[in-house]
Amino acid sequence: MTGIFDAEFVGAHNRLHRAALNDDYEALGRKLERRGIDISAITTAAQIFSVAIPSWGVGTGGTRFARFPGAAEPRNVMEKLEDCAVINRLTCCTPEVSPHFPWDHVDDLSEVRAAAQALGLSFASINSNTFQDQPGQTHSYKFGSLTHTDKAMREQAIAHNIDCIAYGETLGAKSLTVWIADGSNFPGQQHFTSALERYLDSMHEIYAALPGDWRIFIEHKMFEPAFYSTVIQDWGTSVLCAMELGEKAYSLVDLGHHAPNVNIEMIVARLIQFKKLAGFHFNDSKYGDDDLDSGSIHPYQQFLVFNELVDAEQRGAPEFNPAYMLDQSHNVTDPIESLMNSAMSVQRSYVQALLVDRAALNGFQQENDALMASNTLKFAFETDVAPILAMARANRGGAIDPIACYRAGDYRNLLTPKRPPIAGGASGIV
Ligand SMILES: [Mn+2]
Repeated sequence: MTGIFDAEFVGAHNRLHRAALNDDYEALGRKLERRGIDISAITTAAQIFSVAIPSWGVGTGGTRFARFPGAAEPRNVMEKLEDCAVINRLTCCTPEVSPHFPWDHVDDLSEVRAAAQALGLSFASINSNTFQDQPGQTHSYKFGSLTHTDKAMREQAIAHNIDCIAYGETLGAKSLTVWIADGSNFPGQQHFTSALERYLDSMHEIYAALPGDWRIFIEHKMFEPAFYSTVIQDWGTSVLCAMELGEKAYSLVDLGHHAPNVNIEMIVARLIQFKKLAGFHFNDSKYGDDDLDSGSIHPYQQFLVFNELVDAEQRGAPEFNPAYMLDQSHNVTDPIESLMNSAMSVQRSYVQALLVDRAALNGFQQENDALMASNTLKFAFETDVAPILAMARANRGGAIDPIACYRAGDYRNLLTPKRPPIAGGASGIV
């Protein structure tokens, strides 16, 4: 529980940092004022910003080689919610949890919803899973799910997605995220066009089951586990399918699911322009779909993505309602620490993008002044907004330094007796 991190504990921690924060915040306020920016307005925007935590993210991840479990890992959805509550308690920017089925399944999901509410949490997009077989399952997903050549196989996968919508209604969610592992490992193994036709047929059935106020998010992935071709391999196929399905279907951007060196911020702009941006799975990568912590490798890319998002927000782009979520695998860190760091990193990119002088940028673009246009973005990116983020947390009763506060709480050690290790603990990454 969040018990250890009560107002007294966090308040005592914050008193250690308060004077320095006030100093830094005032200095940054004067700096921004010289650029015509009101720091309090930016701080207010930072306080409203949020990014969802994936329920599977609070467990230690792993690779296909090994998994090294951490201490006091959450063993079920209730304990995952407890960890998510700690992240939100200290960072004040992660009030939503994105659940995954069947990993988070229990018989009475209304109890899960009540537990989340008691912890100050609610549910973001529901993630379905047709990429691994479950005990007692009739058909195997070895050769695909929604695109499988066997109709009975496809119907099983469709039924699971429709079940997920029902689970989401119980939890109070408003969207379903569909990622399939379907694809091929050999040239010739799969007929590209037929496979996509089968996908669309399946998705039409799922789409028809969506409640009126729901959206469906299509997540693409270039490769893995299929290493020759993936049915929904890039944003082009994703958005084509979203357009084919209808207005409730959107294209989701997972930062790790693109070809190397692809201009992701430009893809984001295109999806916004055509009203098809679902939202994001934030993470970072060096080589491929590495699922490293958000902003740990390419913080400028993350900023440039938010530059497009803030641009759309400020000019009132139609039907612009992106869902933000983290999706990363924590193999060598405490997942709570990584998720706090990453949530703050994403929030940092958002705040930096708010500092972009858009009138000046527009002028430089009109005048073809490439250098000053670039410098306008760089000025915002290079501004250390840490005092704004810390003040936003402090204003909401969170921790000025969440990592230090979390470590001072000794959370894992306190929980170790209550959470003994279990064999094959739940983890995963999508
Ligand atoms: Mn993802």
